[in-house]
Amino acid sequence: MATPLVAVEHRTEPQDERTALTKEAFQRDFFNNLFYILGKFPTLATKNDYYQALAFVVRDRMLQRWISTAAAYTKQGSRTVAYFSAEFLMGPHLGNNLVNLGIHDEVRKAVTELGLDFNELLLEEDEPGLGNGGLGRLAACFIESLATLQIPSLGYGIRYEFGIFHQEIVDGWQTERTDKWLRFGNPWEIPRPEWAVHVKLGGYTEPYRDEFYRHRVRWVPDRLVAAVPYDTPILGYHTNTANTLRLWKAEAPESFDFAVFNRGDYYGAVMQKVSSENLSKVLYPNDEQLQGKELRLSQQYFFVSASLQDMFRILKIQKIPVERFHEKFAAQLNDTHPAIAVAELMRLLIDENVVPWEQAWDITRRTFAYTNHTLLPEALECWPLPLFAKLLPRHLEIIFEINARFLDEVRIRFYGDEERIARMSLIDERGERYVRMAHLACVGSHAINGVAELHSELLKQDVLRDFYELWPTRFGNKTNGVTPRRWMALSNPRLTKLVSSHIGDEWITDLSQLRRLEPLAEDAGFRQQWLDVKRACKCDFAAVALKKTGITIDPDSLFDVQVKRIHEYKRQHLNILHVVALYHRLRSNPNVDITPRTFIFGGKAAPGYHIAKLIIKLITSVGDVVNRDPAVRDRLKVVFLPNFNVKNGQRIYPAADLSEQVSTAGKEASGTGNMKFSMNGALTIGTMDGANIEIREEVGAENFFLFGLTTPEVGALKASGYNPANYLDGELKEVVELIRSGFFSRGDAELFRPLIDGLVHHDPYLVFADFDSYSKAQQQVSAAYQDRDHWARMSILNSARSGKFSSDRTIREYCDDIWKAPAVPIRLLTQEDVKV
Ligand code: CBF
Repeated sequence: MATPLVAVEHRTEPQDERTALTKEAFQRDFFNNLFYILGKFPTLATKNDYYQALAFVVRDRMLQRWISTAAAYTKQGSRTVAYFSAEFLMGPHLGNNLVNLGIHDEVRKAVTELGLDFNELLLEEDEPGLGNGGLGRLAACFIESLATLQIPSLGYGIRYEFGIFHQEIVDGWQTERTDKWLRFGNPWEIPRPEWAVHVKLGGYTEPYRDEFYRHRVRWVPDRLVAAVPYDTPILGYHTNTANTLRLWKAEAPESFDFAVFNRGDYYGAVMQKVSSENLSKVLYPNDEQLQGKELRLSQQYFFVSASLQDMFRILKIQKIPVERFHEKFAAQLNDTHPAIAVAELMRLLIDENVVPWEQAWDITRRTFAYTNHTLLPEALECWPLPLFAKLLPRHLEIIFEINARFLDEVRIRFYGDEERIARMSLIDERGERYVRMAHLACVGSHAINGVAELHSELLKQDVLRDFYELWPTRFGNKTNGVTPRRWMALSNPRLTKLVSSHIGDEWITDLSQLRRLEPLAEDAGFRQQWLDVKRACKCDFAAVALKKTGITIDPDSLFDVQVKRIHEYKRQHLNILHVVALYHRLRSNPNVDITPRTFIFGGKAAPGYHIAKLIIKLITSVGDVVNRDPAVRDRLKVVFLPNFNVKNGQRIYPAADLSEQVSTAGKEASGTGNMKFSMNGALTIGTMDGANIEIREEVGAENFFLFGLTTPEVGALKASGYNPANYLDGELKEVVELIRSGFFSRGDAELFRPLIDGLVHHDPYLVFADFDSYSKAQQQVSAAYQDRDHWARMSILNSARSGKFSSDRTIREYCDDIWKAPAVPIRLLTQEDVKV
């Protein structure tokens, strides 16, 4: 009789042959999978084969949960959250599924015993990078929290064949390589071609009368695309719930056009297939910047239409009348990318289900809620009217009608205020005409929220002010959060072990319990253990950095980290200017006493964003000089870690001492990296922006390095006619001159000119205005790090007080205030149960 490896209390499942949780069963199934699924034997097996064999071992143990969950939801007709997002930046599944199943350590042991390197197998997984940054990663944290909280939910998105590009650094520059994440197959997904739907595009509309002589409108498309769902189970942590992430792949309805083929045009016959598949081919790599491309709007409509049709299919199976759509589903629009859903649901209700307009509108509004994720004007989606009309003629008619009725309401409420009407219209008519997607999302939603307190306030005061004045009660705030399962339990097992050995492990599902660490901040022994954990994580990261960049870094130096998308508003250039200032100080006085630091950068620039790419080049160029200069004596190091993604993030956050959150106040909606750092015991140097403000509130001002102008100060300075040249003196001037002289570019004084001239003459994000304050805060950091024991105290308090930033808290708030979706506990079924 095999010994059960897992004696965890939450384990209630009836186990069968395929799901047994013994070491022997893991090992047996591992080889069975290698043999029967992958068709390999050890001599020929690659590491990836082994990874997949292991993935299938784990997947088998998830399926019982998945089926039991689906069976319960179907039987009970449970209220379901549909999270609509064009991006889900999931990161690797294997490690997370092991943690959530509660079998991580046991499986590690079983695999190690077979003579395989468990960590190497985990690294084999090509992560699904189906997102650009914060917004897509937030969606991933949210669906994991929804499952952990046992809330019935479906994540709806696009199964991009190529996710976010792979970044390589060549000669200091970013180069992009296609992300072929599906090349070896994806063991986590199950295609469901039987639930494929057709999505219409283009063509024209025509009025007609139906068999009851009712006025109807028919949309005659000129193109049909098949949307095929690929389902991935999303496990809750130590629960029986496994919800579904349903991503749509575009295919031709007929993969081969025989009519064309019979005319002898083989090429033409496959063309339709090729052009249809383009819809889900590649993720647009722009973070917070609209590209007004037809393909992008087609992608958005494609997944939204497929998802809504899927929801109608579910209603039908559960025998729920379409008039109760909003009772069955709460649909969240993750930014404006899925906002076309408002018009599509109206179309499906009116045109395809013959629901009267007023009732359809009522259902639509009760169904949707909208989250705004940015105040940056360049990210607010507007589609040129001709493009919209060409692609979605019926939706444009519906939007015109929604707009006419909406503006009537505004006219009555704000009598005579024609300017307001022009401002609020769903159509921007100031020049070329555009459809304003944020307005469509607001008008079609019963709740509208920002993602941090400041951001939600600024939405009310600025970007959506008119809508706030019209419907103040619809506005709210939902401060972002991140899942502690991936961002602590999985990525920082040492810290997890230390914390759990003192306060138990309930904090993993109730992060507020970390507060119980507070008294331990006063315990010298605990502080030492805390520092030991941090040092071990830093050593791990140093090995990664060496392997990926060839740069040796000192784990006893202060790890000062800025990892996020490269963007001027995030101000990586402020950081690197400060590095140059430190270097300049060192060169001017070689014996100056400075705290040894390693500056770690990571992040992708949108391929067409030239200044962002130049910022990367400046960072790598400064690194090339500083890292090699013997006068520095290794007191400063600069590392640009290529290809920042979820996998790399998992190794970076645990190793950080200092988290750089230095955006211009009022520009970063929330940030979520800031939360991951703080949980893992990094201190923040940051502005009063986004969720930094709330982090500082929680951890205490004395455990946070604040600098920079506040949002009102930024506004006032800009209004008074900001001139960056006025700030160009002292050390900043010397720094700028050094870069300008070509010192970091082998004498080429032209290379960084666009960046430096841009700062000297325009500086839209107030880098110069904040430089002095930043530099002073950095001096405080250096001084504080000298007292390692006190630093440990502050680090512990950061982690202990990070409970608010669990995505479980955020999801609870969405559930209570917006979705009204109760938990549905799942009882595990056996195969026998399901058969009945
Ligand atoms: O809300 C999630 C994140 O979204 C962004 O990444 C975005 O794409 N708009 C914001 O920039 C972040 O501030 C925010 O945390």
